[in-house]
Amino acid sequence: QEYTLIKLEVIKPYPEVLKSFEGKPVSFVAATLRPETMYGQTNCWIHPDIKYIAFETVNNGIFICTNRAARNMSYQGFTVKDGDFKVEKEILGQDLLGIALKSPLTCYPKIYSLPMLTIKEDKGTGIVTSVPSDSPDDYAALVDLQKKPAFREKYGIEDDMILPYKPVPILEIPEYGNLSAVYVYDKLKIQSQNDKEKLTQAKEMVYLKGFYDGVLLVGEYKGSKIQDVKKNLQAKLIKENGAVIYYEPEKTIMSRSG
Ligand code: ZZB
Repeated sequence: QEYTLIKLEVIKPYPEVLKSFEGKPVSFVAATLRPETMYGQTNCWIHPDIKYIAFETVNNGIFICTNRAARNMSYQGFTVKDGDFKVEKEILGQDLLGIALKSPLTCYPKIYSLPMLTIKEDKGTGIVTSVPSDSPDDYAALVDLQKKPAFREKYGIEDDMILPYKPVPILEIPEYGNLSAVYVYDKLKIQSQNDKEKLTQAKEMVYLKGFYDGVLLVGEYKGSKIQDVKKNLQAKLIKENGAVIYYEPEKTIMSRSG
């Protein structure tokens, strides 16, 4: 499975947990299948209870992700020696929250890392970039934070890390409009990020239709169908140094080889 790995760069001055990396770029890296939605990023998701690591790459400075993802990357030319990487630091997700990041293409110059409790540890990098306009999971998690001050307080998230960040209309999907995730969230009466069945259904609704009938509303491919420009946008992100390609081994192969 080929993913676009988005680099969300930590903005200086670095927070205390990352001070030891001063002088080097540090990026939270997020795997996505939807590079064309990067115009709509409003934040980054971290699971407070997952263990992340920092390791040094050859060309991209320090990466933050799960140990498992770092291991995969070490076989894809990200490190000096094939299959080898050094854990520079282990960091619990809760210590990576509320950090200011700069991410490619989004209209928000500064976005924050926020808690999401449904992140899977064994998928992608364990870090997710959030596009609440088009991803029902992201919209649900953002609404949870917006409407539950206690949830924000628990993780030390300040209001100005969330409240100014509205979903951005970036894709027009026939019938669903220009904020398709918001449309299906309301339509299915989704209550929270834990509403698993409805969120799976919501995702199915927007996924296919978005791919085949979605039209971009912003950027240099404005007016184009997504299926025609997805690859171009991936290439643009890579060329502008905002992303790299990352492969995830198929689960079946993983379990067969142990
Ligand atoms: C931006 C984005 C914009 C995403 C969108 C989706 C959508 P899939 O198809 O099930 O493989 N993701 C990545 N890693 C994780 C993880 N560890 N735990 C939970 N979610 C994760 O899902 C791939 C998508 O799942 C990725 O693409 C990422 O969110 C998320 F408009 O990145 B996406 C309708 C979905 N729309």
